[in-house]
Amino acid sequence: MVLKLYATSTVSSGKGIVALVLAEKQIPFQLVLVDMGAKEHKTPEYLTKHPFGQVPVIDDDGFILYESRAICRYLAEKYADQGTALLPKSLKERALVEQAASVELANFFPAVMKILKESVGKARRGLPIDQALVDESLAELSAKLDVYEVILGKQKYLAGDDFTIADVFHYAVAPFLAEGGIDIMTSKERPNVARWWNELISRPAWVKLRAEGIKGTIN
Ligand SMILES: N[C@@H](CCC(=O)N[C@@H](CS)C(=O)NCC(=O)O)C(=O)O
Repeated sequence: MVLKLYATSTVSSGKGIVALVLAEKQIPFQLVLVDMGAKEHKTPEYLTKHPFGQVPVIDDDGFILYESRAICRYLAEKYADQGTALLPKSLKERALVEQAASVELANFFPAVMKILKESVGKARRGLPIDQALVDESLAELSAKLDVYEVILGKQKYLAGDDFTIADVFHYAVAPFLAEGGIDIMTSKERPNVARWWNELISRPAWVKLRAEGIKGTIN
């Protein structure tokens, strides 16, 4: 049975990274659109798939999995020999991927979310923005990116010289900084971070996804 992805067609957050892995690994899938406006993600039927009532979820021949990073790991592992290799094979290289993935979840993601909530998020809802809080959050992310600059000065990607799921996880929220006019990811102050990020957002699979939205390959 074809893999089903329960999501909306918007390339953002968790569904964005799952869609990117599906594209990079050329995995056929059916998109099951979840109408979040109609609260379809909170129905008793949907909650049997995702008890927290969120997207994305996958159904792989009856195997239900939620949490986007877990889904990405599962797909990268299951389709290891197909499309872009997103996970190295040796134990130590894997450990380095997990190290970079933990840094993303513990350090990078919360810092980006803080900025987005106070700037882009509030602007969208027409609420007053606390600029001091935005500046404080930007300083917090800058400190993390200073460390990324050192790491990326020694290697091409966050877990070594190959693109891995640890890099993929950064697409969940960071692209929205530039959309909100915040160019911190490509700042001249951190040439290695800028080189890495420009390369990531230019990957053909990502460019196509952003242009077309999430589309199943099988109806
Ligand atoms: N940690 C989850 C977050 C998923 C998430 O925040 N999904 C949003 C849409 S982008 C959602 O379903 N929000 C509805 C809700 O939380 O009620 C993941 O990475 O899969």
